[in-house]
Amino acid sequence: MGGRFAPTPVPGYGQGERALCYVLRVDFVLPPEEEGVENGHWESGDLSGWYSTPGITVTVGMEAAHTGRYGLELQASGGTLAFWPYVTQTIAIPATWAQPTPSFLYRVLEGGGDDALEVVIAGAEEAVTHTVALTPGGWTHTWRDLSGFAGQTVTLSFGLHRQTPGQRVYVDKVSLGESHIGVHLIYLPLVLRNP
Ligand SMILES: [Ca+2]
Repeated sequence: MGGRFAPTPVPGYGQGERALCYVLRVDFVLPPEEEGVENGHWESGDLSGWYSTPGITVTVGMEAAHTGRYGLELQASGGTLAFWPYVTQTIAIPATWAQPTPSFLYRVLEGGGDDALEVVIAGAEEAVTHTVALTPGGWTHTWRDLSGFAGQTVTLSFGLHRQTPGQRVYVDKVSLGESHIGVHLIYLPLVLRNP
């Protein structure tokens, strides 16, 4: 779990009660109840479950982590291959999932120009391409609706549209599971880690 939180005392409670009556506003991303991606959080510390093509520098490291100990760094090699290089995994989506949803967090460290992070989900007959501009900034969460892919085996690929030298992107918390729309009550353990 990560994100921002701002404890707010609840009016009407005494000083002694206040510590137990904070309202926390927390932005976080929970993994799906059933996970289709293997090693999507990179916590194995390596590329287990993924295949990396030549032409891209792929590093699983601690500095690339949003959550946990490890994350993935993609860095353009600057070559001139005839395809855009990528990191990929094949996933079987259960037919019972009403709304399969791939989700991930990314952070662009260096980028610009007309290059982009491309996430492609390719099924038997069609593919969905999710394009993210390489604008340096903080961690961002994004997802896509794959309702039409239930029951299919898909390949999920992350890569850079071009191989512009110097482009660097961190990726973490890659998942593919079923979304549950609506308001749900959940109970979570909360651990605060001091800087
Ligand atoms: Ca991680």
